[in-house]
Amino acid sequence: MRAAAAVLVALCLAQLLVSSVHAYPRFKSELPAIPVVAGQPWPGVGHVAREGGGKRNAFGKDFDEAGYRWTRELCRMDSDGDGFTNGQELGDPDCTWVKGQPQRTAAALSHPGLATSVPAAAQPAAASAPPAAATGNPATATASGK
Ligand SMILES: [Ca+2]
Repeated sequence: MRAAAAVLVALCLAQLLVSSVHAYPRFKSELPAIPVVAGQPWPGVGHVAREGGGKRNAFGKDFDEAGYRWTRELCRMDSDGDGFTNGQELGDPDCTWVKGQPQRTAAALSHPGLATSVPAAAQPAAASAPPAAATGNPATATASGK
């Protein structure tokens, strides 16, 4: 009886291990590309850790909300807030990639959940001029006819 329980526990642990190991490879096929950061692939796209597992990044949370699918909405989002859409970062700027098509391998790929990673071909517009601030002090002191 005790041996049967031990086998059952071992099987459950093995199943947990297998399911966690296979979690992200399944999701990889749902995305147009695997990002490259500092010249190395980042297979755990939705996670803070390069190899996946553990804490998720902003893209991982958005991917979750999209049902773990590459939707047009997810493609057009800028999950990490770096000024580039998730599609631009994963080589699908027009949001036309669908599951089953070959994954994009352009050198311009970057990480959609890491704001410090931007497409190499499109440097961030760091010098973008902020909108002209309204001073709120209109010098329109018109003489009121008194
Ligand atoms: Ca982005």
